[in-house]
Amino acid sequence: MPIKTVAESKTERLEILAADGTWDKALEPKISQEKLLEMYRKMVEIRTFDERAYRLQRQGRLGTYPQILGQEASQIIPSLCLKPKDWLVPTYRGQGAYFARGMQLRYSLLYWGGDDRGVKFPEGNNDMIFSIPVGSHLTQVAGLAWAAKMQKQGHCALTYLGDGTSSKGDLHEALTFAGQFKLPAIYIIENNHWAISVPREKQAATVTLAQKAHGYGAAGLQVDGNDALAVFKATFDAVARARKGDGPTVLELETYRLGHHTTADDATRYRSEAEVEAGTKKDPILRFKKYLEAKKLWDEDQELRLKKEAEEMVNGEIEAYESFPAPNPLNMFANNYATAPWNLIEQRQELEELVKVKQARKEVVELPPVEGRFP
Ligand SMILES: Cc1ncc(C[n+]2csc(CCOP(=O)(O)OP(=O)(O)O)c2C)c(N)n1
Ligand SMILES: [Mg+2]
Repeated sequence: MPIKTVAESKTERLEILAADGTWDKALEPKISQEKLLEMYRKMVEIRTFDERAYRLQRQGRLGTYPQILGQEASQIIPSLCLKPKDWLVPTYRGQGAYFARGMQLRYSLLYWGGDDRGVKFPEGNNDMIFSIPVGSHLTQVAGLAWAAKMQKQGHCALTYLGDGTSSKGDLHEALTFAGQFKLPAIYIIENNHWAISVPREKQAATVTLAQKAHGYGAAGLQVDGNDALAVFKATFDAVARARKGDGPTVLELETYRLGHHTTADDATRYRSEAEVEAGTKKDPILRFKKYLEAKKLWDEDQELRLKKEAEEMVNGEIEAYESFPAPNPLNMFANNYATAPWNLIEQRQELEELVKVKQARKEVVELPPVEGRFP
């Protein structure tokens, strides 16, 4: 007797817009002119910001910064497929995803400048703060999607994780739950080919990361993550699936991290210049520009104007960041516990005394009121 086949799975890869700017007409999604221009504008704006933020860090004006250079399509486009009440949970490399949902970039600078007032998202948006521990948010996102399903308003939860993070047990637990309960969850594996200094091929033996979806009853698709059209179509379809009640989707957006892991890293120590050079040839912004030009939606005058406006916007955000009044140091004790443990109460009292002494000595002048409530 031949051995029976009890399950089959195949993993597809979506590519629409090639690096040379040509595209597959049969797969081209219908996107309004206004939306296409918004996609391009936001990618250019976030790149302008990213380059400036990197330099701010090098000048000592920012603590640490994780660049998203080269990942603009995978960062910006999924957010543009969501409604404000959908949940968005990015990773620390997520300033693009937040920005595309309306977050002012001054808050991103504030956060990476070490100030918790940087955790501020537009009113009415269901944006969640990212976690620095990798993967710890993945089960929480399944929980958010479960809540959204119970509320029956057609909302979904979209989250990001890195290629390296997809090797963590958290993903197994999250997808088991999301698959079993057919939750409206979208897990975007932003495969930028590196987990700090560990390359993709040393992370997992599977041919793709998208195929992991099949072990959990989720849909899985690999996508050229530098192709804005493909990212749009894949996310749009995944969101529609979620809203219809058809369950979770895992999207592997294959992109490339052109910068260091963060400003605390030196990628030249573990990867070749040739590899990075090959990565720059797949630039998501350049190929999308060629697409818009071919569709007669974009020209050099518009490009120059956009670059200038992006610079001005970023200058304004940097100025706003650097003119935030110093925070009250006691803020660190607010809003973190329902009931504070004794040692935190002691530490807070110690700091209160110190502030009083410094104010008496005129070493510390006016401090703003504490933001929030002490437990
Ligand atoms: C639980 C946990 N372990 C280790 C780390 C240290 N760490 C920070 S980023 C990172 C690699 C993540 O790589 P990947 O998931 O590919 O995301 P990327 O940074 O490339 O976006 C590691 C191991 C951490 N933040 N959290
Ligand atoms: Mg990575």
